[in-house]
Amino acid sequence: TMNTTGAKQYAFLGLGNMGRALAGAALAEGRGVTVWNRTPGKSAELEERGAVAAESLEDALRSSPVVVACLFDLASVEEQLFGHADLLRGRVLVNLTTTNPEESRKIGRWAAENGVRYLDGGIMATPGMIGREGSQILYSGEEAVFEEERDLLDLWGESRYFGSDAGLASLWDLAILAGMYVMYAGFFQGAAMVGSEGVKAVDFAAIAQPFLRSMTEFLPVQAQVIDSGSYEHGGQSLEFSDLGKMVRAADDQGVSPRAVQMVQDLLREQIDAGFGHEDFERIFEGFRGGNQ
Ligand code: FVH
Repeated sequence: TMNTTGAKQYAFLGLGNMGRALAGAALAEGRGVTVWNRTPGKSAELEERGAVAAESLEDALRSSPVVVACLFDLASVEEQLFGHADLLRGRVLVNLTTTNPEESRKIGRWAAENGVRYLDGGIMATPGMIGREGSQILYSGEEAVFEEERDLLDLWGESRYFGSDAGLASLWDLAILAGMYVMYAGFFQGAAMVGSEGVKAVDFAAIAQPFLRSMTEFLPVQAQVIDSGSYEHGGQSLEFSDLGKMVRAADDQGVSPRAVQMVQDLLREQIDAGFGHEDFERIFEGFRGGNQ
């Protein structure tokens, strides 16, 4: 559906920091945009740029064949949309609200039962990154929707499709964030260790960042070891990697070693099972729950 200027028409639900960035990127490319937010008063800047603020959620849903939701969580999606199946029937719903895989599948099932064409998305970007280099958005759900709406999706970042199971984008999203949060926790423990000697965290970051950044270069190499199914490639061994020194150093500074202790526990588990001579990457097996 086009509006009177011939531009494609979209409805954006949720004008938090991320919702405003998504709608803003569509406006910047001359798309027709109707916006709605539960609490009024968040659309002024978008309206100045040409968006139409819907009087009600129902009006927003009626305005466009493609509805983009960026609310807070599953409960907010259920609260706002599950009662409006009739209005959404036959329309596309692109849901970029963060949910876990089971929650995404729940929305996917509801959509399928009600004739709503559903695409679930996981945003690997901050609002300021939307439409810029480095922004990736992960999708799963109806593949035809992903293909048909690429001209919208690609405005926000690099679009990647993972399959028809609506939970897959969320699984990938949360798997990537697992790496981010554990790295941050290790960095914070390090900051506390030198902080116990009066060092400011910003000074620690200035020296730690170049090293940590270059360490991420090894992720594909480690992934190859994991995929090979063998941990005898002559890389850094589990015994060599023992983090006892790091745990002791934190303890001696009066700092909790728990970020590093988690890795040490994974290492010890493999060493105790007799794999000390094998590559460090073997701790991957600890996440699968096995030592074989
Ligand atoms: N911001 C980020 O960096 C991350 C990046 C990765 C993806 N997340 C997810 O995006 C969703 C929205 O995040 P946000 O940054 O826009 O969040 P807020 O600025 O806090 O805005 C929240 C909006 O959600 C609306 N909302 C909350 N509860 C309800 C509800 N029950 N019914 C309708 N809308 C609801 C809220 O409305 P209001 O409080 O102004 O009325 C905001 O529009 C989120 O899933 C992140 O995990 C962002």
